Amino acid sequence: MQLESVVRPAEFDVLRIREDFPILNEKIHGKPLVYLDNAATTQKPLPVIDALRDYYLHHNANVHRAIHVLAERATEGYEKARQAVAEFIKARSERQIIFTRGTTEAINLVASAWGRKFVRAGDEIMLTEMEHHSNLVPWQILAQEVGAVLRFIPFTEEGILDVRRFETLLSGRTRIIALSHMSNVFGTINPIKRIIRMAHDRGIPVLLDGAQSVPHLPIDVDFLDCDFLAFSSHKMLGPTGIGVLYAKDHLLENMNPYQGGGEMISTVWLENSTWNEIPHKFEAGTPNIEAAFGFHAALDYLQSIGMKRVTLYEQELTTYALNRMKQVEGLNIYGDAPERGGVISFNIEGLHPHDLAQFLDQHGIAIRAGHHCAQPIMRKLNIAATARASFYLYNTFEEIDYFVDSLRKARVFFL
Ligand code: 7TS
Repeated sequence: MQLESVVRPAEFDVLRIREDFPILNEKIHGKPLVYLDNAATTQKPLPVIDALRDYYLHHNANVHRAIHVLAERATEGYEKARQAVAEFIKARSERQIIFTRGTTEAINLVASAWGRKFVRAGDEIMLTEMEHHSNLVPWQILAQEVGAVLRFIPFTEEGILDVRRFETLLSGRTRIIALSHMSNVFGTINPIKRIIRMAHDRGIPVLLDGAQSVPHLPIDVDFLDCDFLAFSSHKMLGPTGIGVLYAKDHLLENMNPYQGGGEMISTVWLENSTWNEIPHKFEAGTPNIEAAFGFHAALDYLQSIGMKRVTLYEQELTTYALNRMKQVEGLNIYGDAPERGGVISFNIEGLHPHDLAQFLDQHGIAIRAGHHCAQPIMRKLNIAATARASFYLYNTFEEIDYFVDSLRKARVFFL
C-alpha cells in the first residue's frame, strides 16, 4: 500500500492515543514499558476496560433466556456487539457472525462442522507452509479422521507464497483452501484476492485466518469474497476469550452444529432435536457475554480512529523499524515481502533469542522469542526459534529507537 493518501504520521496523534492505555505507564524493572508483543495480544484502552466494568455494574444477566430487564439489556448488548462486528468487516448480515472463543475455535468449528460433512477419504485440503498451528492441527485431525490428504502451498526464501505452485497443486479433489491473511512470523500479507479468485474459478471455498490481519487492515469480506474468516478480539484491543467466525450464509445453513447444548436448539425431544437459526445454531451454552461488550468497545475505538489510518501509521513504523534494524551488525530478518504488516522476526548471530528477550525485558521491552506456534516454518528455515517484535497503533518511533539501541547493547553485552 502506498502512502500517497490522506494521512501522514504527523496527523496521527499517538501521544493522545497512548493516554487511553494506562498499562503503557507501567514501569518494568524500573524502565518505561515498551510493548512490542502485539502479535501475541494487544493492550486494552480505557473504553474497553470501562465496558467490562459497566457490564457487571449495570447489565449482568444471561442472554436470550429470561424476560426481565437485565436479561434484555445483556441480550441487546450481546447482539449489538454482533452487529458491530458485521459492520467492522462489512458483512452483509449479523447472521453471518458467530461468536467463538477466538481464531482457534473458529477454525476448529469449520474443520469439524463443515469438514466432517463435506470432506471424504481421498479429498484434499490445501493449506500453506506458513500457517500458525491453529490453522494446521484442526485440519490434521480432520484429515486423519476422514482419510483426507493435506497439501501445502510452499513459501520462498523471502517468506512469500509461491502462487504458481499453488495452481499446480489444485486438483479436482481439493475441497477447501485455508490460509493466513497475514503471517504471524514473516508479516507477509498474502495475495488472498488472487488465491480466492483462482479457488472460486474451480468452485473451492476459502477460509482466511485473519488473526493478524483484521486488527491491522481495513477488511471488507464482500470485496474479498472469502467464504470463512476467523479472528480474535484480544489481538485488536478487546478482551480475551471471544473471537469470530464469519461465513457466507449458505455455508452456515448447510453445516452441521459444532457443539450441542442450550441456545443452539429449536425443539428438543429425548431422542433428537432441531436446530436454532444461524448464527445461534453454532453458539451452544452461555457465551462470553462481558467480552462481547468489551469487544464492541474495542471495535468502536478502532473505528473512531479509522482502520486506514491505523494501517498507514503502522506501515510507517514498520518501514522505519526495518531500516534501523538492518543497520545492526549480525541481525538477520526473516521475511522480505513487499506487502507486509508490522511483525518482524529476526535473530542476532551468536545470540539465542531467549537470551535476547530476557535482556530486552530487563530494559522494559517486551518482545516474543520462540517458534511463534509455527514449528514447520522454523524447521524449513533450519532454526529453532526467532525473536519477534510486533507493533500496534500506540507504539512510537522513539520506542523503536530505544529498541534498536537496546539490540546493539545486547550484542555488546553477550558477544
Ligand atoms: N492464527 C494466527 C495467524 C495467529 O497469529 C494466532 C495467534 C492464531 C491463529 C491463534 O489465535 P488465538 O487468539 O485463537 O490464540 N498468534 C500468536 C502469536 O503469534 N503469538 O502468540 C499468539
